[in-house]
Amino acid sequence: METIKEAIKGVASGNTSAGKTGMDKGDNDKIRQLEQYRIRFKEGDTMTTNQGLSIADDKNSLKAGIRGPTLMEDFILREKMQHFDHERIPERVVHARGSGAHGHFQVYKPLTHLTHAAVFQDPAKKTPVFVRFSTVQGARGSADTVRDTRGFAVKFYTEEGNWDLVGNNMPIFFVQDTIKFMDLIHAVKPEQDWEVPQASSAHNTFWDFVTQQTETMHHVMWLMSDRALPRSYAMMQGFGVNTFKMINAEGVARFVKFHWIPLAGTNSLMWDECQKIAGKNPDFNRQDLWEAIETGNYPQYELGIQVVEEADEHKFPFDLLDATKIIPEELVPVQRIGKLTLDRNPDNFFCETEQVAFCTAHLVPGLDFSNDPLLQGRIFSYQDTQITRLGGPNFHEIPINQPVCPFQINNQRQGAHKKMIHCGKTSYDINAIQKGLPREAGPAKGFVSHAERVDGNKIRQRSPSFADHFSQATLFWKSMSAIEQDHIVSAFTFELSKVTMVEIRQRLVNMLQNVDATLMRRVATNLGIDGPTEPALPGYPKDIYAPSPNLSQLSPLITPKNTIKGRKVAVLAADGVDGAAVLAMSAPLLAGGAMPQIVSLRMGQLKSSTDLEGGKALEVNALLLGLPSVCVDAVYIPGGKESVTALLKDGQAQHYVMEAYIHCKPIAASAEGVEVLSRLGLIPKAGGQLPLGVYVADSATADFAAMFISGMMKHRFFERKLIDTIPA
Ligand code: HDE
Repeated sequence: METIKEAIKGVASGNTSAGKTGMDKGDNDKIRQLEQYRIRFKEGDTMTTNQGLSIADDKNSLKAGIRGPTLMEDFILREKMQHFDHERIPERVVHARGSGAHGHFQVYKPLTHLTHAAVFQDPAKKTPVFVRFSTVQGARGSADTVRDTRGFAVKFYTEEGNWDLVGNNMPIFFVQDTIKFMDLIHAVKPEQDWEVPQASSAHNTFWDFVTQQTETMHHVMWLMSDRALPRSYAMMQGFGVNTFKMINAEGVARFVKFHWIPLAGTNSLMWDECQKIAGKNPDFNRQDLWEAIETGNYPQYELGIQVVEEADEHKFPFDLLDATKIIPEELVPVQRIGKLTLDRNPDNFFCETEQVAFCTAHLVPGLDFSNDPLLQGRIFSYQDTQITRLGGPNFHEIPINQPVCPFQINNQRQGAHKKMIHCGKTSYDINAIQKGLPREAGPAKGFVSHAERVDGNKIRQRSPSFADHFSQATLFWKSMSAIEQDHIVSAFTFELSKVTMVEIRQRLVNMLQNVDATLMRRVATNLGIDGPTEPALPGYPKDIYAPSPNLSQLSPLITPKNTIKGRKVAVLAADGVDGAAVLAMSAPLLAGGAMPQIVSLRMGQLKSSTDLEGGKALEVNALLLGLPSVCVDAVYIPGGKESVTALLKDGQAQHYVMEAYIHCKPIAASAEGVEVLSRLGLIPKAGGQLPLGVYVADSATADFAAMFISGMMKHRFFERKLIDTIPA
């Protein structure tokens, strides 16, 4: 008997087959390399110690007498306990909470004119990658759906060595100079005396810092926008943030900015949902990524670049080296140059996702750094932090960090956890004893820094070209749709309401007047503040950019409304449901890459009011409380008198629908299911128009399913009227 649950590959029960098979065909050098380190138990295996000794009894420690004290001699107990005692390593100082996946990258066309990096030459070549997504502020066990910037770090295992593009889901950073990074992070992390709040920017120290370090304004605008609340790691953009360089074989260098554009669109949660999900399912984004890969709905992203000729370095109203600025796409278009596919989950979270070590200094020939003062500090910090986190300088030997090309062909020796055995007598260059080996590769093959001329006095100063802290914040605000602007105002209001020091709220209002008068006025009103207490900076708000449509995540270019891949749909049902309708709706949803889940009042199998073809059964995937409405993207209520009667008697079921409604989600009901919507007041009396994104029909026909699916492609119906007045 096939059940719906089986049809969706049992993701709810943690079946882990699909995502592991895709890449075992030997077409991914990294997966093949990792195979030698994998341990899989097979029938007949018996337990051993770490020294290979067979263990006879793992249930009882060695005692002096059956009720006597445990013996120090019990080395088997000691090994087990001591290993456990030392199982934790320090979490990352930032980006501690993360989720990883394997995949590959393919370039669309050779980029020979821009760079000689091998990863960008051959469209037939699949370069293995490991990607880690993360939040920034929270600890390892914090919730996924907090308001935060997200990390988007990609390790390319290229034939010329590892290249790490360590990016974020926002294209700019809070500060311009590395020396302010440590202050920023201390301010945003939980306050030092009482370690509160966890994973949140809504507190005194963060806003104290940002309202005094005004270069933060642009990033703060992004942080207060829906970009800080991604629905899924598969549905957020990524950016390299810093300006890098591409160098071609002729030695010509160009500035470049990197972008990742998700093919599933850039979609967000609502703040009310985020807060509820943080309690209901703190692993929301992690689970979503895992399930997408397990069900074969592989997350995909296009890599985009913005290229600026060296000669044009100074032609913009901002400095290319200032990481608090974007290059608006209207000034330099984004060229899409390749595709990233994530198609395999890790086998072991600790070994892969936790131990992976990203570093901006992991670069390949054909790429180089710019003099961005933030990037310059990053080049040092990432390598350095791994030494504490991973316990020494040999972290490159950890399997997930090993390149797939020859590496460690050098004279570095020893250090904690050294694994590779370098043979021979010498460990220095130049040696004659070992025929001078290993020899340098020379400029034809080896990495050569671009020969940029640098000349200047030693000086601790910010370049005047970094002085404009507000005009791109204005650009961002202007480029938002009305609903996105509303969300930004609400976010500022929420965050500053959590700031207990009134003078900080006032400073924020003073600061916002340099961005936009309406924004400032709206936030001030919500905070009960009369207005600014000091004048705006001379010349601000500075409106020097045309609106940039792609900054709005509702833009069809970055969020084409043509897919439901990765969306979850709750099918609300109880005994007596019309099973045929459930199957009729589920089939096209599954075909589109969505996951229908039967959500009910109890677990087990449901009785169907209609005969199910092929003896299929309806197995419940989750309870109403187990998969609450905030954790799904859309709701379907099929017919079946008995089922609908049971739902209408249940307060949770009714709350489910109303909550989905206020979160602007598509809702469909067929046959008797429509009664649920009528009772909740969502169906207008005689002849009125249905609310946006609400679909009803007499039966679950293919046309009806198509209508619902096209609603799901829109993600949310923010234009829905009066949702603020509904108590759900
Ligand atoms: Fe990081 N950052 N960062 N950062 N960062 C780290 O390195 C740092 C910055 C980013 O999944 C740390 O291995 C400095 C910008 C990501 O493992 C640390 C500065 C961007 C990750 C560090 C920045 C990022 C990190 C902590 C300012 C977007 C997680 C653990 C000069 C382009 C990578 C670690 C992963 C992690 C330093 C600013 C992205 C301490 C000094 C800008 C995605 O080395």
